Amino acid sequence: MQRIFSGIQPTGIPQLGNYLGAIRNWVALQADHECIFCLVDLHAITVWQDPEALRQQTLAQTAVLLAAGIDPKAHILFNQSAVTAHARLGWIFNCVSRLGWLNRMTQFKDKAGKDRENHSAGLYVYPNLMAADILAYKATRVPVGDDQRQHLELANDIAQKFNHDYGVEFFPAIEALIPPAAARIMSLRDGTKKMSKSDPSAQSRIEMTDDADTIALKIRRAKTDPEPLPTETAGLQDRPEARNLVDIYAALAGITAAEVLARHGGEGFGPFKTALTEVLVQAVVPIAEETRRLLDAPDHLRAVLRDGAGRAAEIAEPIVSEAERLVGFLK
Ligand code: AQP
Repeated sequence: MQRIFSGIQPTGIPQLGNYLGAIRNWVALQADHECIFCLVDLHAITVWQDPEALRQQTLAQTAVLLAAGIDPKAHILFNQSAVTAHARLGWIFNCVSRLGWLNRMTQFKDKAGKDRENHSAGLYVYPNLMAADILAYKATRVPVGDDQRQHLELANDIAQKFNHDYGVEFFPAIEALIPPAAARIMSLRDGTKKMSKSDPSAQSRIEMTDDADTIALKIRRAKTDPEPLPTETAGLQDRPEARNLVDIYAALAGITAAEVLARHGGEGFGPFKTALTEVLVQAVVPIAEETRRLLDAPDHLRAVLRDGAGRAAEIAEPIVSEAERLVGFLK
């Protein structure tokens, strides 16, 4: 059985993009993989986090993941900082990875923008730690959204360079599992920006704890253009907001964008938004309600994470100890 590793940053409440691009696939992959799911709090602090908020968000994300169907007994769910192997291997990879490789990472450019000099060194070396997260378990498959494709290519470069530098076939190749539909959900306020849990505007995203009224309001206010929906997908070109709403509908209803347009093409956005709200409410509200129930029992959530960290460390410790021995650390 292949081993999966995947992570999510506890930087806020998971949003619809996290759900459609990652969490929903995690749930499905549990059927035929050995899965390790991680709340990557070391990654979260690459951008300032209020300490108390970070703790709360870690618990809230745990609740959302359990509510969405992650099974913490059959698989592993934990927070990254609780397993020291990540930071140890991350440091080794900082020394294997090349500045030229990191300079090409578009996510750093997007997140740092023009104010690059004022961002943390952690944000810059984030992809090295991500490689360590996966390879500390010698995981071979990583389900991610399309935005992470470049980071996984870098993780493979790091694994290959490590193997080459130390003359061993130690780390395996990693395969990205990118969902064909909903690989990239965009902001409801700007169809050219990805939906993000840390976007300053809560109106830009559907959160997985939103109730039906909030979802309806956010969709009603979602940016659109004045034209009706086209009848064919070619008509979505240069209409990023319309394309995004059609993609969201398609991903939730399990149909293609062309099928959505066969049903709704020619309609104005009013009726289409009503139909979209319906499918969203069906998908999100049961998860939101179960999340609220689980958040009433924070001790249970903490126990789930503690148990997961213990089992994760049992897998990672021998792998990372061996990597340390290979680089020459005295044991
Ligand atoms: N908009 C998106 N569409 C599809 N997939 C997405 N993912 C994130 N946003 C979208 C996928 O969710 C997983 C977890 O993401 P993350 O929390 O580790 O980091 P992120 O990609 O930076 O997510 P956010 O919401 O944008 O967080 P912030 O605001 O903190 O930066 C990943 O598999 C990602 O592909």
